[in-house]
Amino acid sequence: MLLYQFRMGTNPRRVIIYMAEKGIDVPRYELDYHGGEHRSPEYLRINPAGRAPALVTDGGVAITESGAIVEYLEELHPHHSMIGTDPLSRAKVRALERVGNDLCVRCQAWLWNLTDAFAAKEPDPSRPLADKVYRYVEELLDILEASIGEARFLAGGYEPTIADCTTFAIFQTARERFDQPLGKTHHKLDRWYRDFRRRPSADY
Ligand SMILES: N[C@@H](CCC(=O)N[C@@H](CS)C(=O)NCC(=O)O)C(=O)O
Repeated sequence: MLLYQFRMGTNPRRVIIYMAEKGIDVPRYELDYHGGEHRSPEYLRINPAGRAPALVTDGGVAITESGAIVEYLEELHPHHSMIGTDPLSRAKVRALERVGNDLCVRCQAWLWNLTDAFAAKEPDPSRPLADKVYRYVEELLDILEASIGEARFLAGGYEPTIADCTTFAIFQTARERFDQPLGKTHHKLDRWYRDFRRRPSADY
């Protein structure tokens, strides 16, 4: 297997953090973002979206989309499930993971407009647009804040799930790469983030 990644990218990090929590690893290939390797004909044959991550199996099949890669690896390694152990717990984890995924997507649009770090994606960042999009970001933070309560992890329980990996990755991008106080006024989420940040899986 080979995982095509950007080491710092939010979506690749969902997979990287998941693997670290799961105690598994696969060989990695670091794409040259600034050199545009993810837009090269060779890589577009692997992932026509020109995005990372992509996982190429030993049989040469490419799996794209970070959520699908995580679920594929989880099916290969079903011990110590990180999706849940029965239909109801899986439904809860998947629901929260999808909120975390939506948070990634909305935060991307927010960050593209907030900073000039994504000139290739958004050559004309707009602060008013960023502020407008942030309202849609907050809506999801409110959902996660209401859901976590006093629990240690997003789906409750004593172990992290894929919902934590997905959501943590975008929090970390916003806070550490772009110095944005994402979720700082959501006190339960803030506590969750600071606790998760101490886990070895969270280190860049
Ligand atoms: N929905 C995709 C999103 C992948 C994605 O947007 N990856 C970013 C890195 S975090 C990327 O490749 N960006 C390069 C670009 O869009 O040019 C997934 O979850 O895998």
